[in-house]
Amino acid sequence: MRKPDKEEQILTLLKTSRENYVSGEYLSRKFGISRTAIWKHVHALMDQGYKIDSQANAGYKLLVLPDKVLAAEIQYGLETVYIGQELYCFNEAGSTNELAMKLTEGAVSEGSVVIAERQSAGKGRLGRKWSSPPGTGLWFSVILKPKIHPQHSAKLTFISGLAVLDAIKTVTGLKAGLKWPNDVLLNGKKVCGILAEIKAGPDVIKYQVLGIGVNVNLNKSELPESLRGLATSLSIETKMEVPRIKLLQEILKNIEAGYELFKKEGFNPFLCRWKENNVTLNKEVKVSGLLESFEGLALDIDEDCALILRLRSGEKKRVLSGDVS
Ligand code: BT5
Repeated sequence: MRKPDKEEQILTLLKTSRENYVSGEYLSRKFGISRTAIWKHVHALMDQGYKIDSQANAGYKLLVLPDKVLAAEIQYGLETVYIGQELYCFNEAGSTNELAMKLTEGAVSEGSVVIAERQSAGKGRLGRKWSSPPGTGLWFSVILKPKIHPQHSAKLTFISGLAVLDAIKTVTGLKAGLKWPNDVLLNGKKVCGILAEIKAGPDVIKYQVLGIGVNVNLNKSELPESLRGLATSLSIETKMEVPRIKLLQEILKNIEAGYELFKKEGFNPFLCRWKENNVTLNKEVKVSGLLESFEGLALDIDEDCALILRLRSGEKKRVLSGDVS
């Protein structure tokens, strides 16, 4: 677990006494550094976006927290044992999935999270682009080491989808839906996409990176024009600013709880819940794959996360990947 530095310790102390001023002298005694050093740390915090009032005879008082994906904010009140306890935060990244995959080349701990304020090359499946403007979304990747066969990797995408759906409900009260195979929708529009990538041997996954993009406080103009009819954000749906860090903490907590349950009890409880919350089944759909497309009634999703279609010919077809429309 990351050890908080002096700056973060000062911040934590200011957070625990939000109602009162804390004197420079007290801070200086508590941390065994000069009042000038305290002043410098406080200014460094202000540079990061913390609004701190400073009064010559009273000391410092924390007024406003920045809405930024800073390690100190994410880990303050984070209720997980290992997911998000190791954090790699960036103001800008190409793609957090790319960075996370790179980290798996070294000795990275399970549960590490890479997060960026904006991505310049955010990606979806099959090399598609994921729009990730600054300051308004959650663009992050979780690194896991599930000891499962590579063909079961989609199960963790389903578990993450449920984690996002539950977090959205907790933080905003909104009921989202899950669209096969990797989308979370609100009112029929995409609010979150999940991109799972693996590093695996023939029989077992070594690392799985779960890349999650959630449109939190994007307004319509921040979505690419071509997506405005298809995508939405939590703030568009609630007409309110949504606390990004709180949402992230909930998602990480839910992923950890889900992953632990999956290891103990297997996939069945998740498959049932996923189906209860899905928006794909019992509809006439077109599934476009890389090489083929199929049209038919979406009948079921099996234990390998495959979509079962009844084609117009009456034949049943099992589809493992593709885009549903
Ligand atoms: C996905 O792919 O939905 C997976 C998206 C994963 C993004 C996260 S962000 C953190 C991590 N780092 C990365 O680089 N990626 C992950 P797919 O099902 O292929 O959907 C991609 C399609 O979604 C695009 O072709 C657009 O049509 C649409 N799209 C792009 N940006 C969007 C956005 N912000 N909101 C909703 N839809 C979007």
